[in-house]
Amino acid sequence: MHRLLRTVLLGLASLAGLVAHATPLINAAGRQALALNGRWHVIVDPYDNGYVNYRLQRFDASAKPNGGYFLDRKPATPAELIEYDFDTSASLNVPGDWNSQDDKLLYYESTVWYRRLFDFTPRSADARQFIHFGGANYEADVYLNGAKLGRHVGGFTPFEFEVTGKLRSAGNSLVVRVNNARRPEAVPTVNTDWWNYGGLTRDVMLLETPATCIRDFVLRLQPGAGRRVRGFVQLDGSAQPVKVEIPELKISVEAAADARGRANFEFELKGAQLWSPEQPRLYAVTLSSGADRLTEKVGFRTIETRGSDILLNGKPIFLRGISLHEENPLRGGRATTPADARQLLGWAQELGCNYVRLAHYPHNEHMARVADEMGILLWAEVPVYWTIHWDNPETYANAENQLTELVTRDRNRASIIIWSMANETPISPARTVFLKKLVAHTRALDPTRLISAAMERHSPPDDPRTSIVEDELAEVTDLVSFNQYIGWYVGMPDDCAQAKWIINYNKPVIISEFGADALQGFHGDRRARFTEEFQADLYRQTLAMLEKIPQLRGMTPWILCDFRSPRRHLPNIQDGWNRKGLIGENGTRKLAFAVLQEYYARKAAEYARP
Ligand code: GCB
Repeated sequence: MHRLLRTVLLGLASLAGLVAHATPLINAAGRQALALNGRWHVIVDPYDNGYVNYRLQRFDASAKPNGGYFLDRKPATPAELIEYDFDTSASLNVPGDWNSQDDKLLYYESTVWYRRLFDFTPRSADARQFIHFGGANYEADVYLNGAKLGRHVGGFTPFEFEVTGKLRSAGNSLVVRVNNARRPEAVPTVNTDWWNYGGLTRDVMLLETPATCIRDFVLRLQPGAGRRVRGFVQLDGSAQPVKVEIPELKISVEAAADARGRANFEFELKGAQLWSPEQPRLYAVTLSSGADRLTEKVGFRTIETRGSDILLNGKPIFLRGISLHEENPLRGGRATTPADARQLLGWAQELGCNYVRLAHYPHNEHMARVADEMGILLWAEVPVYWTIHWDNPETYANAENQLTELVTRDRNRASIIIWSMANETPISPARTVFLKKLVAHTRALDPTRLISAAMERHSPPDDPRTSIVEDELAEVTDLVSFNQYIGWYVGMPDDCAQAKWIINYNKPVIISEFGADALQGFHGDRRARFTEEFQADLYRQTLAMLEKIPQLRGMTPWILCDFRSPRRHLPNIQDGWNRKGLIGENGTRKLAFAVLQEYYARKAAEYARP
């Protein structure tokens, strides 16, 4: 887009105070000019006193706000009345949720104001700057030096604002109002089974680029197209030539950008090793255009289905998986760093996994980058969970936007093979229309990955032993995935032996969840709920039952680690934790860990045979 037009449009958008930049810069960490992580001063503001006046009018809706904490003011004279002061207020770590940093905020669901001061010297007169947020749960209003930059809705995806020409050399005040109130029409809605961690939960960075910069790119193999890589580089600024190089493969190709700044690429990946869990080979890919240059590590592989098989690089694979929340059970709170990702994915590998389900919302960007390095396949999903408002067009727009932000951020990650639309949504015409629309949208954004959703099973009223999976949505997804809790929410583990399955789809079947609560260290009879023996027995019996499904090609039992949930009240057992982890809150493996580990060792051997 022409620079002037873009500036005008962005200007209008920020006047409206509504939107962040449409597509955040790809690989933000690769461009970081200044880390804005660390201690931020905070004001806990349950009544939104810094946001609205006593008539509930927003301060930032007025051209000349006469109040609002985002002004970050100090009294000019002792006579002036100002009833807040960031400098002497408490502080919290960014990235980080507030709940796990201060006991008083454990259940807090409202507004916290964050403020960070910084100095900045641009690297050249025509350089551009952007403030990039990895994520803020759930909505964020962002202000620089007292003026509103914009607003972002959705707790788990990145957003960014251009601040070129708005920075001072010293004493910039960046203020963010983060509000994590649950709302019925939001995505997710008010009811979930995970902790509603609020705050600036992900990295905050000031990015700097030349006047024309690389905003986005996609480079990937197309199933069925041999070793041909296809993709594009999207510039932001003026149209100029773009070069893609992979020095290790002696690849160097150039293309002109069209009037919209898009340069299309197609080249042969000669002599390359494909990426797989066994050999997670990544290549340094350098993109350059004018003064801008960006290096990324990219793996190349294909993923497709044929009948009930999943083919990775053309070969059948069994997805030996586990589900994961973005939580560090040892430290408490959200997992935020590459080290957190390595710990969680390392535990999954110890279990024998080649695959992980990142439940139930987009995880931070480190997760897929570390999975790329470690060789772990991923299922990534958006928080379209349980009973959201299927008929509300704004709810749909919100879900679609979160999905777009996730797919755009991560579509160069070889590890991600599945985009998941939803979890356990009750079948109705409105829900199916909503989800089919999301499927079509996702296919348009990324036609090279598999699409799924965690669906459900049901039993005919007169035949509780039979489980049927029948959902119109499965006609448009690549996989038939569903959660099932026979032996925990339905009957007892011994019921698995008699279970019959009716799944009339010639597609790969993935069990997206099964499991049972067990308190680590609590032992007893295998029929006693919450004992490690019960959970281990449920795993043994469930695995034997699932083996009878002929199209079974993978699973992600629920879940790797115990995680916090406000729905879990049983004293001395749950105490605010969902206990379905194979690893307890102190890192100790439960008995079921070894059961699944043994099964995965067998599955790996079975699929390794020629
Ligand atoms: C489910 C949900 C998951 C819950 C789990 C449970 O079906 O998808 O979010 O945590 O069951 O433990 O009940």
